[in-house]
Amino acid sequence: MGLKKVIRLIRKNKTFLITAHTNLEGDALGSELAFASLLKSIGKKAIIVNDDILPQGYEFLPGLNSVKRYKAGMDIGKFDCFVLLDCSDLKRPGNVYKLNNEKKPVLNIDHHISNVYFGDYNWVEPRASSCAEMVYKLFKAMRVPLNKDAALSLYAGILTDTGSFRYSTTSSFTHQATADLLRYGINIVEVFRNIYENKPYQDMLLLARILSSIKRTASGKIAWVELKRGISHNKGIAFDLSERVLSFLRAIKDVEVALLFKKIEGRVNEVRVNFRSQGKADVNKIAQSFGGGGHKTASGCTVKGSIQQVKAKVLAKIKEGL
Ligand SMILES: [Mn+2]
Repeated sequence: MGLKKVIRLIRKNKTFLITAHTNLEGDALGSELAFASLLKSIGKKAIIVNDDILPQGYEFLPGLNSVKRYKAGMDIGKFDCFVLLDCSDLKRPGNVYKLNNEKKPVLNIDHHISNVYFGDYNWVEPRASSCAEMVYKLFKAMRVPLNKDAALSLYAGILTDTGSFRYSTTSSFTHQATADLLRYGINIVEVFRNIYENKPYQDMLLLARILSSIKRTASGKIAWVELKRGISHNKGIAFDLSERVLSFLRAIKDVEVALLFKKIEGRVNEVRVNFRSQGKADVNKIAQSFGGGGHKTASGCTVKGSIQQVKAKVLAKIKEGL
């Protein structure tokens, strides 16, 4: 479905419930805040609800204090349209879908190749670097003027989902959009420092401990670490631990696939697996074979079993394709 239908849907409705995936990060938050800003600019109402806490490092994003956290039975009032950003399927936003008990039309805006087109309206662009890049496109297509706050949110989304403009989905359009956003007076040094630096010493020591446990197999083509319960979901850590660890793993010479195995807090016998590929291996397909998905070079899945069982199954699957 094209942008035109999305625009028509937005114009037709008045109040919007906006959400994104759990494990909130730059693209999820940046897209939500910018999308809400777009709606408000054209006289609409927008409520943002997520089923997760706000991650540290993003406190500088304007409008963050209006973002609500999901609670069972919460009253958010009436809305006409339910918008999901950066979600490949209906499991990604956690429990927020429960707020749509009146079955209002669902608008799915996403850039994951594994998107299952769960919405009544689906705008999916797997080639987009980020959901924020798509929201930027929406501003342009609707001729809604950008403002400094929206530009900052979009910039944060694009910056983080491109790995600071390093990943293969970073296109000429990505840079053009970013160049346009920079015209609104974004302090890029401060943004970078907030998101990637300025982290507590103790958190860096924890990262160092995790990195000292890297394992390799398949002649060094596969590298992974296991995160124990408690560490894996320690929301007190001031940066995206998975992202950080994986970026070190994939930086190792000869590594084609990097993985992270995490015990999931509060769930027995389930392991979360995150994949990164240097491009040869399609980790979206690998994750999909275990019921997950994502992008060709970055994906994830949740697998039943002990960490040892899951590790054996997943590593064997990757080796098949290498
Ligand atoms: Mn994204």
